[in-house]
Amino acid sequence: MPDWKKLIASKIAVAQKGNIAGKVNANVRVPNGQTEVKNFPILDLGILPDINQANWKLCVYGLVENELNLDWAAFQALPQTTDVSDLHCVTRWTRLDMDWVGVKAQEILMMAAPLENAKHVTLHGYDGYSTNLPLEALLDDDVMIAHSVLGYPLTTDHGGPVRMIVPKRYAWKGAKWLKSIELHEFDRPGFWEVRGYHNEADPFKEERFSDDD
Ligand SMILES: Nc1nc2c(c(=O)[nH]1)N[C@H]1C(S)=C(S)[C@@H](COP(=O)(O)O)O[C@H]1N2
Ligand SMILES: [Mo]
Repeated sequence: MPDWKKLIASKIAVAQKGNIAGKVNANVRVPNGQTEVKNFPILDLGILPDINQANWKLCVYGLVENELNLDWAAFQALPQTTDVSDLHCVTRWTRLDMDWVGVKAQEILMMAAPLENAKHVTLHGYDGYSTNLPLEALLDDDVMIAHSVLGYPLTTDHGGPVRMIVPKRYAWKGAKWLKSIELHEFDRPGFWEVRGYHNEADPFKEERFSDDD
């Protein structure tokens, strides 16, 4: 059983030294089967939740020592960083160099203090959407709980006020209108994962659908 506190501390230590692994090979930034776009398409279930800075809250719950309920002011008071990453949608567009601004997921998970048996997370959106990831994937240095990109606060269309960004996975693994992060012991497939999308969703392995392996 991993000791999450230790693991988070070591990830943060690496982060402070800089990214030793480096970014993905600069020569292959657009994965196979993807086409680079210069615009910023909108992809979602078509349900625009009535959520804004005043009524937004982020709950972190489940297998944690400290359940968190952060409102906008509490979220803004956390250390803010920028991370530039590429966004790959399974519908085959890739937008390079997205400069997401927000709070690292590491930061918020460290505050919540995952229990020893916490191994998986579900991200919930205010539109009823959900997606699943291993807890460890959220501890990567580039995983952001983002409120701004391309110089502006996120529009409602793109998941504002706050969305998750998980650069090493297809974009569906990042919930827009982020409502909560639920930690559990066993994996629980999310909205698309129960509908045939791949559980891991690595764009460089073209893990699009669960029968692709
Ligand atoms: N809450 C929520 N998050 C979501 C979705 C959604 O339907 N609801 N769609 C996902 C998909 S499939 C993609 S490709 C990206 C698209 O983000 P964008 O609309 O900002 O380009 O959001 C992801 N996050
Ligand atoms: Mo997508």
